[in-house]
Amino acid sequence: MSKVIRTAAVLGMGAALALPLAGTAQAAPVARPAATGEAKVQAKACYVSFYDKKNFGGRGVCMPVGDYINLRHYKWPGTNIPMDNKYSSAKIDKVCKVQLFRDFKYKGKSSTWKRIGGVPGNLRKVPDLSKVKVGDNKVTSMKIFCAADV
Ligand SMILES: [Ca+2]
Repeated sequence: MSKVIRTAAVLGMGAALALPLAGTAQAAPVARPAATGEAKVQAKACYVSFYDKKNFGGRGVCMPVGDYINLRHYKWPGTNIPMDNKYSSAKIDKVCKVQLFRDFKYKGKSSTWKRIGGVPGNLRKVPDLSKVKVGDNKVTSMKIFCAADV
């Protein structure tokens, strides 16, 4: 099994300039088949997280890559509480582009963080969403895209 993985890793090197990161499910920017034990490692990778309070306090959630047309349909982990109009702070890996919108369907006032890094692990910290255009307790839809250079 390990031999297969090694071969795949070598073949994957230099094959792409930027490899999209699939949500929270990819720890390293190298294309390779899933193997025993790998799922646990991947689950620890988090590229974009949001918090209910300023300065990363209160409830926290890691949100995978994707388009979220209405956060009313997403609940804080372990609760029945919708996430719309709740985000107050965020951490955004520099390999991600994140767009936050005040209204559903990607409308209303918005804030965007561009993708400015190629290697995962460097977070931009946004301790207070009231200081950006979208505002505190206002996010209702969003788009998250992350990609790592390989
Ligand atoms: Ca809040």
